[in-house]
Amino acid sequence: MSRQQTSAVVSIVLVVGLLGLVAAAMLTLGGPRLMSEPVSAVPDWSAQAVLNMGAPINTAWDEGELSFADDGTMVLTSARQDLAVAPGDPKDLYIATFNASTGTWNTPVNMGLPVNAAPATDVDPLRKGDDREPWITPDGNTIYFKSDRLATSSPMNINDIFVTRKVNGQWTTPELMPAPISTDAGNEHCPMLLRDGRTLCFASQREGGFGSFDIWCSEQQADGRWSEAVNAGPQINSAGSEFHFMEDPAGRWVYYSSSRPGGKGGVDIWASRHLGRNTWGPAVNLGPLVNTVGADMCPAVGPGGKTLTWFGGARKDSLGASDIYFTSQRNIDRVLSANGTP
Ligand SMILES: [Ca+2]
Ligand SMILES: [Ca+2]
Ligand SMILES: [Ca+2]
Repeated sequence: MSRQQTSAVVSIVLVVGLLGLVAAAMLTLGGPRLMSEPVSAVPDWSAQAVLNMGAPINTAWDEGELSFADDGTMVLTSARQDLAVAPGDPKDLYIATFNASTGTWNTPVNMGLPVNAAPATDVDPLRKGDDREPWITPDGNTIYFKSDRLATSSPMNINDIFVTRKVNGQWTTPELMPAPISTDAGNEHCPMLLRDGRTLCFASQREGGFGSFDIWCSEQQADGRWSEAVNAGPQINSAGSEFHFMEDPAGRWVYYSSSRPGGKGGVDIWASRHLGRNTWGPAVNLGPLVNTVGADMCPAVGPGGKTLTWFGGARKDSLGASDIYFTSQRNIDRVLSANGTP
């Protein structure tokens, strides 16, 4: 080894050691810090970090999509097998409540049959009992979700959108949200009701889009019927996959998952300004605090609008498979304000 080579190796060792010390210091302080933050101006470290939501919400199995009612009730998707409605069931919906006296989440409760479906592969091999993507309305009384319980052998009819309602404390047998929302040729999933209470947006592969899954929205009419779905257009949709469209409580921004070019890798979370009726601003990537080289997706606003939640599978602190994460909405606001009017 030449003197220059030795010197280079020593330099690398020093740099790696220094990075290790910096990383250890950041961990000691509670998490990563935005580079632009002066050290003395960030007293609330916990609010700055991208945090794993931890047990009992996350498990060794896949955790996925979630949403919150205004009272903080969480409805989430998990592949956990210890509480599934049937052995081998790929995904079920769970309700989780927060225990204010202990400051911890209670163990999620499986919503049970018939809200969740068990595998029914004797009927059709596609009916695996894959129930996920629950979107609970702010009043906590209605949940829209996707399920494969009516799948047929057509690959474009694996998923449909269903609704269950809380009546006298009991969740009703889910009903299919019929066409033009669920179709036999669009593989619909990821439903979300906008804050106006009458616009249901969802992902579909139906014809007329920009490629793969796109966001489409349908408005409920005075007679209860749903209008023809309208494509959310080229600011939101791309030739890649778009899904899980939701808006912030003020209705100023929408967040969604997209595999469009320009992200950190795989599926990322993006935002657009809500400028008017079906009028959206350019897609803004939420940046490295949220997005990684893996899949980061399915955003939701946490209780009180203080946090953004999502799930991903590429972080080292996972409890196993994909987990649910959250960060302070202030971190999201910083990214958005750097990319347009906050
Ligand atoms: Ca997990
Ligand atoms: Ca299931
Ligand atoms: Ca698309």
